Amino acid sequence: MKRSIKIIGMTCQHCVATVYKVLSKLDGIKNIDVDLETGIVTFEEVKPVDMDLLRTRISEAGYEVG
Ligand SMILES: [Cu+2]
Repeated sequence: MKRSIKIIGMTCQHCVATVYKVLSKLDGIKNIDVDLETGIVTFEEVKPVDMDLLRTRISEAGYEVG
């Protein structure tokens, strides 16, 4: 299943790479696409993703899930 989330706080390609890395380490997420302009991140949810953990990891990295 395709899923989209909004990440707040990305300002450059370094941020994009960081967010990509954080998400790629989480279980159940494949084919991540991060759009810097909009902050929209789309990914394939291949098995149920722990969204609380996702939020925690993103905020630990210095960003926010909108
Ligand atoms: Cu940046």
